[in-house]
Amino acid sequence: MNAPRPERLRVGRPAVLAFGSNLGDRAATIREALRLLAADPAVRVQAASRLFETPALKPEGVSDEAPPYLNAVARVNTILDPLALLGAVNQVEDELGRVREERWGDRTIDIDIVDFDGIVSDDDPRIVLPHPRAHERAFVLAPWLDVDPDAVLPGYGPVAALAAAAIDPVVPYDDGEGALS
Ligand code: A4P
Ligand code: MG
Repeated sequence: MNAPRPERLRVGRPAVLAFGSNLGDRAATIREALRLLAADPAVRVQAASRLFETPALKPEGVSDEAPPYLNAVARVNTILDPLALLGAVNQVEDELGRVREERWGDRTIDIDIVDFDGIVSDDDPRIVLPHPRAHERAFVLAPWLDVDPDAVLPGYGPVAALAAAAIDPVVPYDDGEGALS
């Protein structure tokens, strides 16, 4: 009897990733981030949202001075654990020229883990789950609804209700290149 192929037996876990970019060619950078993640054999990209244009949110509030963001969300399945997935997305950020200077500073790309298999944990500051600010950000919630209209944010409830309550403006954005995935 043939030995089973181990990779076929590995069962992944679902995660939700949020992408944000407000420097450079924002749409191309988010597309490239998705392409790099999809090329990782440990990550399967299952669905990606539309792009949304959103004003930059700074610690002091929405800023009209900072360049606006494009945001998107992807649903993935992965055999990595949460910290290893964070390592993988940080590597993609580095490859795409992410520079970390100030908190919530302008960036070519930010990739956050919004949800990982429903885990609720703030034991390790390197990976807080779900993402601690996702519940109040339309720029995360609206694209998340695109890839899962019935999504639930662990500890907070249905994403549709959270999106309806969020006040930051989000507008679908067409870069002329078709669907993200
Ligand atoms: N970290 C902890 N939990 C997580 C998680 N679930 N996913 C840690 C990702 N990272 C997590 O992140 C800072 C630290 O968070 C890391 O050490 C990581 O281990 P960072 O990416 O280096 O820096 P950051 O993104 O500037 O910090 P922060 O506080 O996570 O920012 P946010 O909350 O992600 O906000 N406005 C618009 N319109 N659109 C945006 O996408 N994004 C931000 C960043 C601000 N304003 C925005 C947008
Ligand atoms: Mg981040």
